[in-house]
Amino acid sequence: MSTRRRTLLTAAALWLPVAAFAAPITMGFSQVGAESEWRTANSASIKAAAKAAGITLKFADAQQKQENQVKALRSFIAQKVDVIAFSPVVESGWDTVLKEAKAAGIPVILTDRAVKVADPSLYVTFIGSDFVEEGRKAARWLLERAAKTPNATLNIVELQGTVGSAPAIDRKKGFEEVIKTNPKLQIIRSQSGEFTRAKGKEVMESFLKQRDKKIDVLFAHNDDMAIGAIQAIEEAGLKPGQDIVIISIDGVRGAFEAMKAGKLNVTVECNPLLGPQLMQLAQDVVAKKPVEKRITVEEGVFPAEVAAKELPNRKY
Ligand code: GZL
Repeated sequence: MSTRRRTLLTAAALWLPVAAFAAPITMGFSQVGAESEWRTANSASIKAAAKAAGITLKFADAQQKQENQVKALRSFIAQKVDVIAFSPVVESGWDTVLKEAKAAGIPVILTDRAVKVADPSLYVTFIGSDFVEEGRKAARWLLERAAKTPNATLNIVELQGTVGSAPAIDRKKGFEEVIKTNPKLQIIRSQSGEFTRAKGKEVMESFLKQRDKKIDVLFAHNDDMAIGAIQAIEEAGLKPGQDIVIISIDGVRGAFEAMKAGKLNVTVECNPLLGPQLMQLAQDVVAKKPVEKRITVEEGVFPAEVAAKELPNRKY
């Protein structure tokens, strides 16, 4: 064997054990809360993926409060984690704490929801969904259905997500951008149901009590609020999915079960299973590899007609 080959083999043999003992990454993760089936699946995906990747995960549940997320990020900075990842409950109010992370030399990854900051260098990358497109998909499904009754005016009520959150702002934006092409489709009432079943039911009850205009369609920014609204519609003696057409977003198991029961008409998928991609991204960011500034995931639309067939395939 040549001297050169022997030297190379020796070097590789020496390097391997060192690589095997590279210190594991510590990630500080601040989660919005546990407000919906989507969020539960998202948290499970993140925890499982961290474990599989050998990443030490410090996980903090903010119970949908921004001040708890800011506290968690400051705690991660004090603990000198290698990387911070978080799903910001609302878009604004992050500049100060993100500047503190930058000053501490800790890279920040946004996952699921985005932020509005003056300096985009305050975070390395965003991985999540295109919420505007999700809103457009919901409206396109309604346009196609409305085309079957071209002269009918359709009164729409809207259950918005958390006020100030990226999904609520962008889903509304995408939905309105498309329905404005058909003046027969009008949003007559719109209010936040905070992405929860309980609040979604409560707000839908208030919509149903206002009898000045007939409600033809409900657009809910997530399945949990739609499922809460379904209960309110039934308690009002109406048939959800028939008397009131219901469109929602997320694609959680509960939505497929509601569609199978004929109570929900369509759900637009919003993929919560971001864990594996997030952990790979974290390792690349810590290794200072170049990464895209915005990484979005592919998502489908599931009308009730396919619910029974699709349900066994659902992973969340
Ligand atoms: C969307 C996510 C939203 C879901 C809701 O990516 O932020 O928050 O649509 C969840 O179910 O509460």
